[in-house]
Amino acid sequence: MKKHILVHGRLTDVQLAQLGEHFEVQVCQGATPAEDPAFLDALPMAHGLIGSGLVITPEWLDAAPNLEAIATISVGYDGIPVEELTRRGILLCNTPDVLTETTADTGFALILAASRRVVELADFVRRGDWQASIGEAQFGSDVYGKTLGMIGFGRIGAAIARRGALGFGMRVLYSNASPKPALEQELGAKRREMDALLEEADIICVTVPLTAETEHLIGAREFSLMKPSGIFVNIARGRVVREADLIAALEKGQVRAAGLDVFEQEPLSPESPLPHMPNVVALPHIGSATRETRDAMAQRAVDNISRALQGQRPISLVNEEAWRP
Ligand code: 8YV
Repeated sequence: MKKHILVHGRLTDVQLAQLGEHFEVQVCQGATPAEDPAFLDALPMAHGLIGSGLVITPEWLDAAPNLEAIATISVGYDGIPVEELTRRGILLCNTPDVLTETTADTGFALILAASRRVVELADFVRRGDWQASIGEAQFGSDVYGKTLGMIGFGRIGAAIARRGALGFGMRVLYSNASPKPALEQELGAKRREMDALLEEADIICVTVPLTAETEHLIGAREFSLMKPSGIFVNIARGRVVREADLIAALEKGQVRAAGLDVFEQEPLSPESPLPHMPNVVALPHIGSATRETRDAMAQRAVDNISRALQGQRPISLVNEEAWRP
């Protein structure tokens, strides 16, 4: 009998056919699994789950006693209780590497857009307000040659820093749990305590994963350390930042502008002032959202789950401890 895989997320027809060769595949018919009763009803027979933006609760796991592996179509897995999966012997796989460069492109787009006021001034032209040469009040700030402060220096952080150092002549500082000697060598990057980095950098970019340690890592105190001319970019997770404190810092001029791809609540609440603030560029969590990259992420998830359910080590395994060769 074929093993059963539940799919919530965008897979191509080819990828679905690839899974169908070895497994019974059931695709979620709702925007969330909660909207598809058939999907939830199938949990008891599921051996594998592929999902995008999944929030897995113990109730879900209790309802899925045959579950052997979860493949998330994302590099982040903050909505998934990893230790609980490990305790139950369920493998968790994610999609690192294939989205690194695209997400770094998004990060750099936000750095450029926030620094050079791209969205605000494009809106100005669109409104028909461009009647004379722009004045000093509309000048942006340089990116080229500035100091880039990376909070988090993993794959995506390094890819953004590489763009900054090699393409824009930037000096790179980073704060990270562990030192990164190879990147220091490659990019001339220097490690700093986070407070020192906040004081020294012109452009701060957050790329840490969301964990219990990084939740609300950056708030009023941290914003008060930044230069008033500073640019703040977040492409990690919204909950790394106290959003109300960021809004206050932007309003007070403690931070000049922000480029944000992620928010405490997604989709962004209609009450949020952020999209209406002229010094904010807000994107709808598009870090990895290109056709090529989303296809590659989905393919990685398909390969991960296929391998896991066939007794082979998945390509990107998060909880090594759960792996029983
Ligand atoms: C995901 C992301 O596509 O990979 C991540 O962690 O944030 C995005 O690339 C998004 O979470 C939807 O699954």
